[in-house]
Amino acid sequence: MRKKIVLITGANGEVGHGLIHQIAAQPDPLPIVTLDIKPLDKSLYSLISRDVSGDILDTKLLETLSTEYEIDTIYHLAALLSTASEFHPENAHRVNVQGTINLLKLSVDQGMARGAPVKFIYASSIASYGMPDLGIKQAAGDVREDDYLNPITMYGCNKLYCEHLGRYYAQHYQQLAATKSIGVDFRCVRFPGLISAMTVPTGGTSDYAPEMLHAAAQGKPYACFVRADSTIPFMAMPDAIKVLLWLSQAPRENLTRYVYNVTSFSRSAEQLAGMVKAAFPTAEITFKPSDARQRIVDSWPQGLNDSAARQDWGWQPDFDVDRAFNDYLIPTIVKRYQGAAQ
Ligand code: AKB
Repeated sequence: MRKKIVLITGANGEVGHGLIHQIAAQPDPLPIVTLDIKPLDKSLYSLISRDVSGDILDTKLLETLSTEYEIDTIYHLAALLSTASEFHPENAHRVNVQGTINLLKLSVDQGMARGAPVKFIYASSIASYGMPDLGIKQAAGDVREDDYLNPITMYGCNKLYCEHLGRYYAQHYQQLAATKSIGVDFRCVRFPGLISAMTVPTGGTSDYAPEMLHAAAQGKPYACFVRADSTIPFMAMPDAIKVLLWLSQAPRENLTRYVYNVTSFSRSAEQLAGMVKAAFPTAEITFKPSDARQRIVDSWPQGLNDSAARQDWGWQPDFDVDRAFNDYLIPTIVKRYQGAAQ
């Protein structure tokens, strides 16, 4: 009999690390197999069953995993983020789209073999949106899942398309088999910018928020790459992990959509800088917008309407902006860089 597992792609990223900790802490967790282009941080080895260093574009590798394991749930986190994708759009398309199709196909094959659908948890993004201009962005406020879906970045196009692919795979194979017992149980969240006290992300466009905080904590000056008034939604990392676990644990019959918005707080870059300075009074934060990255942030909504997630699976963040800074980000980050600032 094959070992039943949870597969996490992109496990070596900041969301992956937190997710591994939380899954391992659940009562009676399934063994975790991680898949990432880079070897997993060794500190996490005791929490997982196996780390596979490899590419989601390597179909032979995926077939081998499919032969060796019964995959119960896939958390698909691997992606090239928005700024990085603009430098290599075709490569981003391969990783973000072909990689996702490969995993959806793997899920369908697994579903057929085990007679039960694989739960496929897909991390999408506010990048799926494209606000036509700043006036409309401000007037629109908190946007719903089905509005303003004209992304301007390759990453955003990839995320939006993969949301549709997930819906297609979920519906198509269900119809073919005329049964709900196979196919893919596709569930997707659109994340806002994430802020972690432990890691600084690379290649994203919402990165200015974690970057200014981590710079201040280390006593380094920071030039923010967007205007002071730039406003998008954010979430503290522990809430992002909670989102993934709650969505995966929600009873299927409660879910009325494939794609859900989730959010915690919207603040301008200037407001975030103010909170950082309140915690680190000597922090030097200036604003030097980059045209390309500003254009991306301006195309993302100011806020998300996440009432569907709240209604269907009880989503609500533990961390509003004050709790995020006062109870999580500042104390954790201070401990992390102890002695570096001031
Ligand atoms: C990025 O900035 O690319 C990501 C995202 C908002 O999806 N953090």
